[in-house]
Amino acid sequence: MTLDEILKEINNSKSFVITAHENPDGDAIGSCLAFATVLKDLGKTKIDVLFKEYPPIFNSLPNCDLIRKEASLEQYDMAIVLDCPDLKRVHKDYHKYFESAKVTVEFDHHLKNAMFADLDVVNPASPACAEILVSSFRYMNLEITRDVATCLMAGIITDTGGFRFNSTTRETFEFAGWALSKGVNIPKIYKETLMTKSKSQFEAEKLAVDRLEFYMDDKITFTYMTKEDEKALNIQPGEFDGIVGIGITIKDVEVAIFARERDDGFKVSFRSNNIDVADICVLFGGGGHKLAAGCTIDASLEDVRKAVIEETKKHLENK
Ligand SMILES: [Mn+2]
Repeated sequence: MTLDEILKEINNSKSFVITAHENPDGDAIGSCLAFATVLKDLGKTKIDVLFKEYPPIFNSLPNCDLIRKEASLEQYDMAIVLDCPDLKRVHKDYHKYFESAKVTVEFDHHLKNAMFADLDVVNPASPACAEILVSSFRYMNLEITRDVATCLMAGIITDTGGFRFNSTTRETFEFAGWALSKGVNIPKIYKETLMTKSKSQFEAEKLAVDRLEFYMDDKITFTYMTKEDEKALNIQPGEFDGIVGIGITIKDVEVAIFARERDDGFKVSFRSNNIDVADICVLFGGGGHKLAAGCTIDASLEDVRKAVIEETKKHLENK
């Protein structure tokens, strides 16, 4: 089995480089730090977790001092990529370490995975990469200490939206219960990763709420953010993430849309309660999942608004 191979390679390796998709979220960072902690506990001394930047809310996770921007070796024995469906989504500066490593390993839960490593462990049914690591570590007899469980829990809590999404499984709750008994502070992780925002993020959300427009008998919401707003409010990377979800929490809203101005046009994000919004985004050259998708449209705000509202109306009428 692949996991037996991976364990053998871990035992034979001395140096490890670990990373995940660019602009890492809680699952990416939690999975990487969990893996790094397990390796450290095995007595491995050369472990680099590589990220160019990541949200500072994860700075309280165990062993986050292993995260660095640049590699400290030219070549590693093992390269591990987590929570990432394709090497293309890893920061381009890090590809060379993956290509030169003696063995490459990936663990992932995305639907369309390119199976790009020597040893791939992929399960799209899992709500988080961190949850795949739970069963994998157990299979490989690698101890899940309180620190490891804390990192894994951060990944699971963020990728399940705090146990809210349909992807949440019985195993998710069983692991949460087990982690609690190991002394993992779940309320603290929950509060720090999901319930805390910076003032600039709050200001951004306030503006977006203030601007929320309703269409088609309140079935569609639309809001936006310009580059000027972004500058004026000093909004940081990752601080837009919650905005698109605001409209969808309103009763009877079917589709929520958020358009954010960037250098290459407006990045338009969609959330849906039922209809397939990836279908809509494909028409504009984008894509995604049925209930969460996005596209980029290079046009004025007025034209973007008109185009996406009209297309969404059509899809809702034909459903
Ligand atoms: Mn994930």
